[in-house]
Amino acid sequence: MAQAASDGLVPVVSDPVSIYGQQGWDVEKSRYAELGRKFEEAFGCRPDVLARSPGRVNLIGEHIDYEGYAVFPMAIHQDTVVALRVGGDTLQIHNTQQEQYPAKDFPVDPKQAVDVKQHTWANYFVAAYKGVYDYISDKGMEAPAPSGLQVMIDGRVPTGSGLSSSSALVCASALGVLAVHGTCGLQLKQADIAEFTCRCERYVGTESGGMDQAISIMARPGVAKLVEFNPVRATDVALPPGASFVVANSLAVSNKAETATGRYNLRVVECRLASAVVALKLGLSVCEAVKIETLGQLQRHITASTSIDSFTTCIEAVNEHLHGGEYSISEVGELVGVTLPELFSSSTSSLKVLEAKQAAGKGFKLKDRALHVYSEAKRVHDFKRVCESNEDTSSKLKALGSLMNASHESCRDLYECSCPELEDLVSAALKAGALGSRLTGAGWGGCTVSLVLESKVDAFISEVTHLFYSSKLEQGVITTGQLQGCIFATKPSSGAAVLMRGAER
Ligand code: NG1
Repeated sequence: MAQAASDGLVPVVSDPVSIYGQQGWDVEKSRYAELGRKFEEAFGCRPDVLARSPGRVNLIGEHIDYEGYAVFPMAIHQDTVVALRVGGDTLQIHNTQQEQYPAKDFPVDPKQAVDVKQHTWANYFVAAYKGVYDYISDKGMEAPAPSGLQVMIDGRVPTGSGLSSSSALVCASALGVLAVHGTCGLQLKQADIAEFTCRCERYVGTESGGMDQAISIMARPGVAKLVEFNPVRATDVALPPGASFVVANSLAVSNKAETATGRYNLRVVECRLASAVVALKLGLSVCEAVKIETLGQLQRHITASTSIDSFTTCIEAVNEHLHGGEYSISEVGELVGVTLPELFSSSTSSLKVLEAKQAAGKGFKLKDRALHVYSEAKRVHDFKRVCESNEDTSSKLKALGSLMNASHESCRDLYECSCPELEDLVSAALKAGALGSRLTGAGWGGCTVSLVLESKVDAFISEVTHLFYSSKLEQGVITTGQLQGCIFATKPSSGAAVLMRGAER
């Protein structure tokens, strides 16, 4: 490997085996060849560089990254590969699956706005492109003159499934743009890339946390990571031997960007309102309280301690200061002491959430959301503690499974981000012998992740197929050929990399 991830730099490789392993590359090779062929067909020549970034599965720690709390993801082997070359006068964004994702052209101006009203798959590339120029300017470096780019994208992370296909696309695109211009002599710091690609995704209209980009960039094969924020950093955590994680798709598609106002961004708003109301009840002035944007920031006002016990103190404060059920817009406005449009004046996506709530005459749930966040943040620390403990393997696996189950219940009951299909799938997984099973990613559809003994994976997959997928096969919702992409065991895989010219041959 020319440049190793252990240096904290994005690996730049000429031999893809160092990314995929020999066995993995034997499978991927034909896909890369096809990508190169399609590139040549579209643009008349071979690409100059390629960049790849994987999807991820989050083992525990849902909807807490944007509140500033640590999460526990690992990269999966499915990834997005972007092939690029400087050429033409526009950004020509093509996809190997052109029927589903038709080619788009954009101007080269990095200041262009991303058209969130006309959501298209290629917006993610533009978001990454803009982010690269922001990053270069923030670093005080000289930006390459904007020029036309010819781009062919091949994505293998299932979309709308909670495995973060969006971040795989954004991260691979950002690395590709940096690489094709030879930025920083390709000494690309993983932590920098993880930070700015998180901001990129906000151009597409989601108030994204930083988990997906961090793990997509910083993953290492064989280990899950505890990812912490502000600043973003990732620590290896070894999973107990004999533990296998099985990802299964509920087949309910949840497109985060399109549904953000009523789901993802709404939760971000509810958490901010909960933080402000508790802060005021604790005696902070209006001026101080409105500056608290996350439950993570609020924690420092509730307790000086950062031990695991401090989460219990936060939960007590939430129980004391917030009431259950909904807060109307006027009730929160009165409590906070400023109108909500004023409070959110700098965030277009939050203003949209307010407008939608106003139009529907509905309010916000603050107590349940805050209880989920603090209890989930505690579970992440408990999960890491169990992995690192000296307990025997079987007790560890049992404890990890219980934490995953508790996480799912909290997502379902307090954060309300599950759906009937996910519930059926989690029940099927537990019936089929999973030690723990939960929705993964943003929810409202997408995938579950189940902890299963390695020795029982095959039996588990066939039992879940019988309990959950057989009716879908009969109804023609999926074909037998699609089944193995719907349920699979996964091991922690490699993070993002730049592949030099010729790697696709
Ligand atoms: P998905 O929808 O699975 O990619 C989203 C966010 C994460 C995190 C999870 C919930 C983006 C790109 N990803 O993941 O940051 O908040 O939801 O834990 O917005």
